[in-house]
Amino acid sequence: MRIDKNQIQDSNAAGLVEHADRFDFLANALTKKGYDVEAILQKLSDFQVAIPSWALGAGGTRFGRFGYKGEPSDLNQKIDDVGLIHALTQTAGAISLHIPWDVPSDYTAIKDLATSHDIVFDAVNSNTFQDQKNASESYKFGSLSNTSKAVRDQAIEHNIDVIKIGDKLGSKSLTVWLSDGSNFPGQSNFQAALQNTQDSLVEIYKSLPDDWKLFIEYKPYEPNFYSTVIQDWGTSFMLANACGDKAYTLVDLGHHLPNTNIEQIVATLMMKGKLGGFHFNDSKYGDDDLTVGSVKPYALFLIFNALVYGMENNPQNPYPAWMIDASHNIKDPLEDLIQSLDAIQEAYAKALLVDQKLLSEAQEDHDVVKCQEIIQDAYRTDVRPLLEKARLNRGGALFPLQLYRNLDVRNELIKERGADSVASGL
Ligand SMILES: [Mn+2]
Repeated sequence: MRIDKNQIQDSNAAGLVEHADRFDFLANALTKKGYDVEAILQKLSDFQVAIPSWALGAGGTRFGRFGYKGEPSDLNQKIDDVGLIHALTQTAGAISLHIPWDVPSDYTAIKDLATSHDIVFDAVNSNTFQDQKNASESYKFGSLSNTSKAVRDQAIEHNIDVIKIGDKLGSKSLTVWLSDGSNFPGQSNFQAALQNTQDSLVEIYKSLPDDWKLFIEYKPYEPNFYSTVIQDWGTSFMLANACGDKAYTLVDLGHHLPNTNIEQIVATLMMKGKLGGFHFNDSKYGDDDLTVGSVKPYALFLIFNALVYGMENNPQNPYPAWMIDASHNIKDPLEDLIQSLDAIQEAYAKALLVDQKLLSEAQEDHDVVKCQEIIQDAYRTDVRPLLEKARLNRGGALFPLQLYRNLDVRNELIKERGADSVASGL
């Protein structure tokens, strides 16, 4: 199923007058305060977030998985799903593949399909957290950190294969997330595991094309519960430095212990020019992978405030790669992604409204109350008319979720793919 521009335009027509009233009211107020509304709209339109191939099917828990009907069963259908989301929201112009789940059989056909949806290939992700069919070595006790050289070599080789696959698709980055670690005290030698991981990453880095980036994720626990080899941003930062200029830290919102000050981590990494990528999701307790903005929207806004500051003040940091890394098992995955994209855009728009000059002056004056007022004035602004306008400017839907339901997209997909269609991956 495809949604064409005419369907979107027709559905938008009914809401245009009311939208214009709300947009004009907000735009006038912002203009009077000195904001450049056109520049803000342009930034919102340019902000594109990659969708990972594994978020398009129903997620599972360790207790079970409840499938969602009409899931994409192959790479073509996964790209089609991202195409649907992108047509509606105009903010999901990229897909992030996971190898070996998404190895294309016909590269030209896959690239043509993505182009037809106006989608590019973002970072490719390697997988050494589970054993693959016919593999000679097992990752049960780790991959890049393993005490066995044969296991490490297999994991290094896999990452190099992923780079080659990504290169053929036009990807420009490799994301490495390691599940390596230990479950019990004494199981692993921390120093040896870290040294092996560093040596393995340096080996992979040697195969990275000149115009590529290596993103290194960190996570404090799970699936290993006593220790993980790359437990925090500092360890990732250290490993990225050991690799070289093209290696960066990747921040995944769910990969922190509760109440960690993530905005401060963002600020530190951007100051050092080492924030390469960002994975959005939300959580209450751990790596819950809940819909972005569903639990802690204010925390998300504060993180965006640090990101906006960094993008404006840290030329040493490259423009970060944005991706949603969320999936679970009780929502229609496409509706969930539309909600996540909306929350990301909303937090970004509010962060763009923080008056950085005024804030800097209040900080210099140690006017703590005024600092908070400036931040919260931006947060309390209802920016939804700006998001609507940015979508309209690109030919997207005024109300993407509403149109998704009006067009009965899920039932159309079930008709096409069947009720039993299951997405590969997690
Ligand atoms: Mn992630």
